[in-house]
Parts: sequence; structure tokens; C-alpha cells
Amino acid sequence: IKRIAEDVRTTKEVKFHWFPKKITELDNCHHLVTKFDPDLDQDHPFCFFTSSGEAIPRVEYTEEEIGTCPNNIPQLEDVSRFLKEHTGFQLRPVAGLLSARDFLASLAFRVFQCTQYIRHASSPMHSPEPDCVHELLGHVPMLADRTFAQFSQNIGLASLGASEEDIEKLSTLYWFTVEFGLCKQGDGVKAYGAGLLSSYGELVHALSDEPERREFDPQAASVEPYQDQNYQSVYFVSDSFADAKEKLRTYVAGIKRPFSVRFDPYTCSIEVLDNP
Ligand code: HBI
Ligand code: FE
Repeated sequence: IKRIAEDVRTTKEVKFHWFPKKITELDNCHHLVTKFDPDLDQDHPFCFFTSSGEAIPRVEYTEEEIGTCPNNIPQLEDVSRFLKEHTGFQLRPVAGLLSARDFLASLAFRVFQCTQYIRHASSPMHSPEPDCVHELLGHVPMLADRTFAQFSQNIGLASLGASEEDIEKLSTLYWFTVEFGLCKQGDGVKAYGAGLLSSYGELVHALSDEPERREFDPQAASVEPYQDQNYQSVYFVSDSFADAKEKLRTYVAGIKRPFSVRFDPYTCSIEVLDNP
């Protein structure tokens, strides 16, 4: 009888990657990746984790830093409060590029892990890593849109406990939407991807005749090879955010996981439901 019980358990007990179930567990989602020249990866002194609920420390940017971003650099705490009032998204300061799994997991809680440092004044038009110019000009305005916020959270929810292969696909999907997405508006096509909104050069390129523009299809976008050293050669165009969200829903339904998840907004926690 014991034997049978164990066998039953081993078939039922499917292994999957740990994921946060409570917003405070995002404290464990802080794995940085050093993708770029490690010599360039200076210690960004004012980036450290705060447990949720604490205010994001204010930064005194130098004159030189402010010069890169004329007039002033908004404080993440003020921006986070604004977003929270509009879509429930909040920012959390982070010291650099996170692992895709950790970064995506935070989106499931409507938390955007946001860099606070600014690119070096010697190269104001380019930053190899995300910096606050990219976050504030690119990501933040989009996260203030309700449908886009839901779309972003849904990518995050799909990533929880997902296989390495699915994390890779969701990252690529994120790349072609949240970072480099285009969307129809009236008779025109506009950029909504943060990588475009924060790069004048690529914005012009994306809307020129040079690159290929394809109708957004999550399945195709999740496996499309992408460029992180150069401008993209392909962009995906959504009909609307609502349409992108609907297409994502269908795509996510096809991802195999031994459980499903639901976000409980009252407790900011993830309910895990066994699949029937
Ligand atoms: N980390 N801090 C930070 N910012 C990002 O935009 C980011 C990240 N890690 C991974 C990532 N983006 C994407 O490449 C996707 O994998 C989610
Ligand atoms: Fe980004």
C-alpha cells in the first residue's frame, strides 16, 4: 500500500521552479545578470531593495546627471505613487539587469523593477543597460494605461513557475511588445515599446520603410530572433492594446503548467490552483 501511495505521489508531484506567492517574497527576486562588460558595471550606490511598503529613497543627482535629462530627473517614489493611483503599478528600485524570471515574476504583482541610476553624461544618447531615462520615458508612461498594465501583469502571471523554455519565450514576447511594440491608432501606426520611446534613432527607424512590420502574433513573436546590439529588423504591430491582451490570453492558455495562478488584489498574493 505504501508503494502505491508513493507512486501516486510521484506522478502527481510535478516539479516546477519556485516562484513568489506574496508580494514580500519579491525580496528573493533580485538575481542580477551581468550581460555587458563587467568593467562598465559600476556599483550603483543608491540602488538597494526596500521591503514593500517602504518609500523609495530619494536620490540627489549631480549637476552633470541632471544635465543629461534637462531640467530635472523625477524621483522614483513620486512616479511610483502616481502610477499606483492610476493602474496599481508600483516601482521598486533595482541595481541593474535582473534575470528574466525574477523580472517577469514582479510584473505578476504589478511591480516594475526600475533602475534609478542614469547613463553616463559622456554618452547621453545610448546606454547598454536599462537606466532611468529608459524607464521614465519608455516604461512609466505605458504602465499608466489600464489595458497595457493588465497586459504586462498577464505576461508576469504566465511566467510564474514556468519552464526555462517558456521563460525564454515570454522574454522574447516581452521584447517584441513591451520593449519594441508598435500599435495601430486610427489610420496610423505608433510606437508603444519602451525601447523605442526612449531611443529617438530607433523610433525613426521603426517607422521608416527599412524594417519589416508584421501583424502581432504572440506565437510568432515568442520565437522570433532579436537584436540587442542593433536596431530591430522586424517589429510586430498590434491592432489595439485590447487585441494584444486577448491574443496573449489565448497564447498563455497554451502554455503547459501543472497548476494555474490567480492574483488576489486584496492581499496582493498569488493563489495557486491545481489543474483538474
Ligand atoms: N531587468 N532591471 C531590468 N529591467 C528590464 O527591463 C529587464 C530586466 N531583466 C530581463 C528583462 N528586462 C527582459 O529581457 C525580459 O527578459 C523580461
Ligand atoms: Fe525596458
